Amino acid sequence: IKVGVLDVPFEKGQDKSGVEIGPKSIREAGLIQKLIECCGIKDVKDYGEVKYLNNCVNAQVLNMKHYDDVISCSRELSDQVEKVIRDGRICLTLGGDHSIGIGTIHGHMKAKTEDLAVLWVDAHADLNTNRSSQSGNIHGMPLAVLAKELDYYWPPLPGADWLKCKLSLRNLAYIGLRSLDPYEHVIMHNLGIAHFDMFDIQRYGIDAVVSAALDKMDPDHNKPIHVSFDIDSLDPLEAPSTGTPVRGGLLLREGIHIMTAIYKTGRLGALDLVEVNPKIGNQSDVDRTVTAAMHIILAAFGQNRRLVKPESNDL
Ligand code: DIR
Ligand code: MN
Ligand code: MN
Ligand code: MN
Repeated sequence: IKVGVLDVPFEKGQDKSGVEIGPKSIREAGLIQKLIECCGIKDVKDYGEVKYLNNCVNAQVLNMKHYDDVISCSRELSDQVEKVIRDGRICLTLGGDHSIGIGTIHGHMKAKTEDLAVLWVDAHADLNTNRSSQSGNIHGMPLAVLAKELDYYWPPLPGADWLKCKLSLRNLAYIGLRSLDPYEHVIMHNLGIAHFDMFDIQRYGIDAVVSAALDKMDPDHNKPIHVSFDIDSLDPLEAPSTGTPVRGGLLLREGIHIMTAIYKTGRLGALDLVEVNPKIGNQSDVDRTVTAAMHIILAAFGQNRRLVKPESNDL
């Protein structure tokens, strides 16, 4: 496999400073070298940072903070992700806050097909519209922006005419949820979106949960897969340096298992790793969070952690 790495030092989808240096901290922990050494990937191309001009739109939208920046950055990011994937690479995007999911998923759809399977691993559903959001932070809205079925709930979004591809919520599955806003609950259950919360993981185990998620979002097992991994899906004991931690989350071991299962499908098209905030917590917190992110990424690209003979296929 071939990989392309993109950094998006973007923080304006939420309120806390620091998430914009997430990509740098993950790279400084040796990302590219580890992809080569631990995953045996021979071709890793560095596409550098996504830079944008805030020139897309000169308008505000009610209860969407930094709307103009988010839209401008998303447009540029969408084009960059499309390019990486058209180069025949799996696109690894380092965030940044989760509003960047708008651009990465849109770019993936442009390069391949609107009929993508999206696995959203998160403590939160990120399914608010500007009317349901209690924070006005756009990192809590990316899936509502992208969703075909929620088009009707949005006011006109200025400067977003380029956002043409839309995601069908039937192609979406969540793992790790434990903090939803009231209207997100309503949308989730009214539209029947596939979701596996911490209770499901405890009851059925992570292996059964990933299989069920894959079946739900991609019943024929033939779609390209987009994984958007919010580091706050992990328990704060595993990943404390993040803006909106919620206790009682995934073990790193479970996060790794999810990504290994995705790798084994052979259909991973793009991975986002978002919401690592190195300005939160002490040095040991930051190191723990960054190394957790690293393990998640390496698992997605095939790092073998099992004690089996190297030639065995049983990953
Ligand atoms: C909350 C928090 N649902 C919001 N969302 C977060 O602001 O809409 N997503 N933190 O990752
Ligand atoms: Mn999120
Ligand atoms: Mn989250
Ligand atoms: Mn439920």
